Formats: sequence, structure tokens, C-alpha cells
Amino acid sequence: MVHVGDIFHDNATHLQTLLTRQQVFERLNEAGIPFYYVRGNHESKAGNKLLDELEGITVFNLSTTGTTVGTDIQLFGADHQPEGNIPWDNLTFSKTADNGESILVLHQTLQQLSGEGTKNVDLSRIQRPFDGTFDFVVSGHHHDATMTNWNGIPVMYTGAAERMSTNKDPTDRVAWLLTVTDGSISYEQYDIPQPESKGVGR
Ligand SMILES: [Mn+2]
Repeated sequence: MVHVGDIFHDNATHLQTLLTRQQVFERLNEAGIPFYYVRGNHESKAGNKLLDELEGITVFNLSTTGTTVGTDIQLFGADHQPEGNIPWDNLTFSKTADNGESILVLHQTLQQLSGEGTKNVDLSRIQRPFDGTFDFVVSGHHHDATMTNWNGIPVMYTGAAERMSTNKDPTDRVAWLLTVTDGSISYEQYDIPQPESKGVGR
């Protein structure tokens, strides 16, 4: 499972992170499913504490070093940088596996999807230190799921996994199933079902 950032909102409490630990991370751990993520612009002290406690056990903060999943898939990531100020000079992407597929995970607005803008990250700059090309780029932060083909590479805003957006027409409670076969990556939208009513508001 890959999360594209903003796991906890700024006001997430210790109790809420405890529930997340029990209901999400412990279940993933029991099922043997690692949780990879990049940090978004929203965070809380309690949320960060939980992510730090689980780091390297259930939870893995993606970096430019790359994390191998399965035999030949590599996940790269960079945490959110305010105003799109990615520290280009300090970002060195490890060499990708020769035959593998590599996926880049960000939490920014991107020039390739949102057009030019001072805060929008230009992916052509992030490619430079990378020996090879990414096969798929996903980014959080923007709540409207959008996709483009950039030099043959799919670039996607995923939309949000929860109904929390203040946008007019967000894509939310959504996840994407990426399938890697024979050197290509296909994707499929998964609309996350509403949780069963607990009788709240009755
Ligand atoms: Mn965000």
C-alpha cells in the first residue's frame, strides 16, 4: 500500500492516532502488507509520533534511495516541500534496477498536470539526477484525480482517500490499483466504500 501524503490532519489527536494504529496499521501488519508513504503538508504531533514509532516495522517513509517491492519494482519518494521548493541539489536518486519498473511518489502540485505556476514542481527537473526514467509518477496534495501522459510516462493526481476536501468537485474515497506486468504498469480506479453506519445522527 502506498499513501501519497497527508495521513493525519493538523488537529489529529492522540486518541485518533491510537484508533488508526489499531484499525489500520495493526491490520496491515497482521496481513503482512507494508505501508509506504511520503509526508504531506498536513501533520500533527501525535500523528508524526505514531509514524515514527512504526517506521521500519509497518510503515516506510519513501525517499530518493528507493525501496524495492517484489523482485523488480522500485518505489521512490520525496516528502512535501512548501511552495514547491524541492531541494534539487540534495536530491540524488539511486540508480534503478536495469529491468525493473520505477514509481515516483510526491505530494506537490505538478507543472505537468496543473500548468506553470510558482508552486508547481516541474518533473523534468527531478528527472535530471535520476539515471533512467520513472515509469509512473503519482502525487497527492491535489484532490481532483487527474492524469496525463508526459513523454510516455503516466503522471497522476490520485484524489483523496477520505471525504475531507474543500474543493468543489473532489475525487474522494478513492484508491488506485497499480498492476505491473511484463514491463508495463496498468491502473484501475477503486472507489472506497462508505463505512457502515454506526448509527451516528439517528
Ligand atoms: Mn496536501
